[in-house]
Amino acid sequence: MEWWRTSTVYQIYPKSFNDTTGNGIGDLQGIIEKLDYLKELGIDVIWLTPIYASPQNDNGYDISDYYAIHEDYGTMADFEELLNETHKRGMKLIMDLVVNHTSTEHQWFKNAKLSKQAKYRDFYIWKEGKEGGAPTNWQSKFGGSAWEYNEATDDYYLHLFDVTQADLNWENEQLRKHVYEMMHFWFNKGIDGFRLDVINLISKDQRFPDDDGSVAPGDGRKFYTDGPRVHEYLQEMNREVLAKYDSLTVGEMSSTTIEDCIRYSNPKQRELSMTFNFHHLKVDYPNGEKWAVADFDFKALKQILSEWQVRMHEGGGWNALFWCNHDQPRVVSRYGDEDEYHNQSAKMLAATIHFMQGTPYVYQGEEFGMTNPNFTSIDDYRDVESLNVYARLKEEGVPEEHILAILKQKSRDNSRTPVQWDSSEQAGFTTGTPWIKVSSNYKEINAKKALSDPNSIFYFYQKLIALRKKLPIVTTGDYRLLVPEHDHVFAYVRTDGTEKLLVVSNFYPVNCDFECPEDLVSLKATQLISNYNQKRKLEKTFSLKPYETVAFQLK
Ligand code: TEU
Repeated sequence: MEWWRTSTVYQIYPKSFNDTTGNGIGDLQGIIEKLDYLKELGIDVIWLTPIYASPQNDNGYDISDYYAIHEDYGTMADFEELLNETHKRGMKLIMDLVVNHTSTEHQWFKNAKLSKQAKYRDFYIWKEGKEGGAPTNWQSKFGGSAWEYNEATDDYYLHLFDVTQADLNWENEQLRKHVYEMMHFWFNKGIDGFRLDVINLISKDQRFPDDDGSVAPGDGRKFYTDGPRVHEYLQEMNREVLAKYDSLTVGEMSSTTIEDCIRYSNPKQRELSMTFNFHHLKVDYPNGEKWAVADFDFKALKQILSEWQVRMHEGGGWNALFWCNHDQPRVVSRYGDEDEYHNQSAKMLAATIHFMQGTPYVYQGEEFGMTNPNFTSIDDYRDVESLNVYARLKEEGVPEEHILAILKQKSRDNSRTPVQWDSSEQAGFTTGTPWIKVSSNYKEINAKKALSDPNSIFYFYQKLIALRKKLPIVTTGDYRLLVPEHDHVFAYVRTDGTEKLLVVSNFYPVNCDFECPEDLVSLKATQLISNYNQKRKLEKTFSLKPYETVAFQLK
């Protein structure tokens, strides 16, 4: 079996991880300092979000040079040292591959915008305007039109994200060759794979039609999501690059389908190892609207996660399992509890996802329960998406207080505050002024405190990661959801031959009962883990405490 199926990945957002220079920005040396900590947690693979040269309009997802390290993070020598130190500890390292777009500061774009005859013009997507405006009504994911006018050529370039992130033209074979060459460069340095940023958006419908607004005005997604040639491109990338290395590749799939994710990740298709999808993180978007304050829909959450478990298994695909990343609010604030049940709910959420089939990803700080910072002023926010949405809602006349309530729940900055290492000033992240404020709860919630408490969230994650290695059923077993209609309990059973694994989680701050199916109660149950430090017996009517989670091995 491929090594990445039993691995656990740890995601590092370098800017907020650990600063060794005092400039308030995390750096590569800061990561090296913490490698032993990650090893202790049991991590197999580190995923670094972009560390390449970049003007940082989108914190590095706007790359100006794929072959250089962003100066705030260190040098190429620092990177090589990091890679070497990671490998020395028996861990692997994957990089972020951002090739749907480059920064408009990239030399290709700087050349492309000069004239219609420019050498790199066709590396980007240019279209004539229509009726004195943009070529189509598509909206950028960060707000406003997805097209920007360029005076020198009197036409528009496409940017699905920020105006400084110009979409690359994958129809151009030369562009694709340049991408593959760059991937070889990093593999030759010894990296172990890539996380591929919004890779399912690289193939656009070449007719470039207007969107009819059936989902949302100017939505446009259906014309570039899982687009016409995306599988062909990924197969080509696999032939040209990936097949030559033993690597982990995980595609970030925006608004995708299960059918497509099976194709992306079934080894027979020769595309990628696994996929991220986000459907389970949209259950607090009422009518699909992210920018609204809302509770999460628990039954939808169970249904979506379960459908992906069952159908990816049947189709031979492979899921990346995750609750948190640098674009999402902290899960303990979102689906758990920040206060009284902080410890229990963080553990419950961890157990619920780590016993599923797939490769789990832990996002920095999640392993000791970091929460949203609950910022109260727009001055605390840094993210381009949050600042744009603030400006738009302001213009629409939405009261300040309401906009701040939305950002407090939904902003991407919720996960981007500095990692809380200890209770010293700035949480031990920096000796200077951090680029974004440290969450005020760092004295109660920090890594040092977690390491000194055997009952901490950290050691619960450590145990889950170890159990996954010990019990093949976690990797191989099939999946069945129990009690789908239960208002509080998320329970499922994994089966592999005669062996079973039962996971029962209470998602609410209430006591409740779970009626265990007969065929399971009759088996011999061994408790694997519990977040209440209790030896539990599996009974027909199994009562759960607030946010309780228990897993049993059944034989
Ligand atoms: O994110 C892609 C993406 O579609 C999101 O998760 C995005 O943040 C969300 O839709 C906005 O509402 C990836 C990166 O993870 C993200 O940080 C980048 O900003 C984006 O691509 C552009 O490279």
